[in-house]
Amino acid sequence: MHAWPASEVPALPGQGRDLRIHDTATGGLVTLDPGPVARIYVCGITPYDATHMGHAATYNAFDLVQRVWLDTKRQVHYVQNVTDVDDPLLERAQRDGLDWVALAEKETALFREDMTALRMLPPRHYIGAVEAIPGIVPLVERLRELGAAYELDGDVYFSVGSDPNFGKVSGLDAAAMRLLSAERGGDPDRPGKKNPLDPMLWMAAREGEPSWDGGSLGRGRPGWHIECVAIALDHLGMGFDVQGGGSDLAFPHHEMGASHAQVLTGEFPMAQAYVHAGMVALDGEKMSKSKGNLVFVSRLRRDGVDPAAIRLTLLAHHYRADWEWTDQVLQDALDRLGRWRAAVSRPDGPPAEALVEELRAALTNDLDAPAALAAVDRWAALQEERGGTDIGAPGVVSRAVDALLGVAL
Ligand code: 5CA
Ligand code: ZN
Repeated sequence: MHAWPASEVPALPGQGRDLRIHDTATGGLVTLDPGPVARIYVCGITPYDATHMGHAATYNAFDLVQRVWLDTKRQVHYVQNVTDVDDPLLERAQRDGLDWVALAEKETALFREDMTALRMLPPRHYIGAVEAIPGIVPLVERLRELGAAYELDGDVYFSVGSDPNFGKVSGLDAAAMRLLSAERGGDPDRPGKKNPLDPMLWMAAREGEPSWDGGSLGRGRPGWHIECVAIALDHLGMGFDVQGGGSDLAFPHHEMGASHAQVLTGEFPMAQAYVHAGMVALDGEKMSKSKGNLVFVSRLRRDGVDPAAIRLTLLAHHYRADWEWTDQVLQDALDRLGRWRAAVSRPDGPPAEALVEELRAALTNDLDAPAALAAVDRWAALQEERGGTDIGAPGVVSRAVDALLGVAL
């Protein structure tokens, strides 16, 4: 699948710094030490509805990770998937009388437009579940050979008991896992499973649903977790730097993915850090396609809201915080954007070098974007109150805000 166009990332004066970030698996901050090519996998959308502010907030967090790495002069190898076949997509297509392929293509195209408008850097590999099937089948076959998978009425399940490290990503106990499994696509109550938590690897073809040749597995379609494992291992290999997504993916999705990968390769961990963004809510409830309480990026754009202001709403919240979308949040971002643009519109201003360092310090400290915004606010206030004599300082600020925060002034 093709991704979307990359916006230019200006080079900045001085030296980038290494990223310290919260890792769900260890429950604390880790300083990442990527090689010259940093490797990151971020779970993509299930394209049955438009991109909402929750998705945008999560992708913003991982865009910042890339920007911090690029500032250290590293290359970034970024992979993202599109879950372009799964129950919720098929259900929505059925409900609305649409062709599921056309629905997925339409929403993926809109997602690309939204990401471009928000200046999110594109993945190097943007891979659909459907196109990954030829790589998924041999992995499921291998898990079966290893005794880590079993059949139930033609469906193939992964046995969580086969992974000695199962549970290390989320750190949850069995009762909590069972509840979340039922809420998030699992089927803990299906009779005949070895362990209620065991996730599906391959679903045998169902009447009226799409299916693909699965070799020795028979016709069917892939489970959700093995999709991301197959794509990540194919394009990044084991031990990559960051696996990312919203906090609702820690369990079961990232836990199960880590388990599949551990059993397949015998290596641990799949990712050096499991990084999870908080949930954005509207009217007190998590924004979700299934609940329908959504604020769409495309809707705001159509209403004429500057994408830079949309991005500033995201940056005003720490990525790990759960927060609530309100009209005031957007108004604050519009006001801030106005102040910043006025401040960089002059040829001279207060010195900018210290500000660039403050931005670096804030972002490398667990992506503290609110602290980064506060630093730019202080510079803009100084410019407004007293101005300054440094020729070119506003240009440096403008480039730093673009390079590190993805906001075009
Ligand atoms: N296709 C799978 C991942 S492989 C999936 O979860 N798709 S999704 O469309 O449901 O979500 C895409 C990303 O947005 C995930 O990382 C998810 O955690 C995140 N996300 C979904 N809702 C919210 C929300 N309300 N706030 C923050 N992030 C969210
Ligand atoms: Zn995923």
